Amino acid sequence: EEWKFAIEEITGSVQDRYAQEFKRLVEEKTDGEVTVTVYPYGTLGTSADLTELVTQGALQFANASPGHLGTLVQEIQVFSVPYLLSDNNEANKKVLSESEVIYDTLGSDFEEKGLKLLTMYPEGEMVWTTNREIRKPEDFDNFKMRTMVSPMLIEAYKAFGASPTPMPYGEVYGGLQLKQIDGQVNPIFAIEEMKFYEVTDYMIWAGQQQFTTTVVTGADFYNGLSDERRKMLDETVAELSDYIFKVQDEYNKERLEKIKKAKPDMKMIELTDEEKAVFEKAAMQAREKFIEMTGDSGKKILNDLEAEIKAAEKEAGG
Ligand code: 6CS
Repeated sequence: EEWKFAIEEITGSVQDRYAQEFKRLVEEKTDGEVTVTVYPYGTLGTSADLTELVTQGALQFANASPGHLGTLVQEIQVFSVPYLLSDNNEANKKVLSESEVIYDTLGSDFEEKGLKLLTMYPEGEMVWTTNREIRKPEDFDNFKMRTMVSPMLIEAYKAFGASPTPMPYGEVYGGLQLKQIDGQVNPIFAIEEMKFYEVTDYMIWAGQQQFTTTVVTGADFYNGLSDERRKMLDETVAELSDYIFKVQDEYNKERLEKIKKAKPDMKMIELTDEEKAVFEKAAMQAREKFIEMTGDSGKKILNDLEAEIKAAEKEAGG
């Protein structure tokens, strides 16, 4: 039996490491009865295409990041509300791997679309790479910021004062080069491997968002597995949570050094707490938009998730 797993990133990425380790474990645990084939980004289409292929059963697994999934599973966009997740990544890890809100409430939203939400994991803090210095919302005036395609991200960058420009991942480098966009936002490992730093001048840490992703499978596929196989799959996914958390941390640290070496004159700016607070205040407008878009059920998800994050922060020690 062959299981096909498509990722939204290129070979060598965080998602690739996850899929490769998933492959190794599944093949080992099934004594080779199941083989896993990994399809890197660019071989099968955009993120939205990959999700669609999973619902159709043409693919068994895919990464489906909330930043691209918003029109299909509206409520997952809670992860695109700025400043939602903690700046304590241990707390984020705990919430993303164990949350009742995610696996029960959001899980049933996925089921309605024919998807089984297997896991969520973080890929690192999202950093702005831009062609000008941004320290306050006014600096975003007339600034075309590329975002992923979820409506919530568009609201978030409007709230920050920018002109959001959604586009697929594969078009970002060219868009920056041709000056169709003035900046983009992604975790450091991606900025390095996609070479976005080559076509921008600044890297800016505003602390506004963690990149998160989900791994989905088809609900029919999942429910049709033998009990033994389903157990093996669930265990494999559970084992990978700690693994991928370490990998993303390592990749983001190492590749920042790579960028510094490759482009010593890249300007690196961390916003001060006061500057971050201004964006955090502006983000309240985006939060309201989320509630407007998703109604009472969305509001409950937002509040419950915030409570889980607070509890996890306390447990992680601040
Ligand atoms: O910006 C994007 O579109 C993409 N960024 C990452 C780090 N992974 C996948 C996603 O599609």
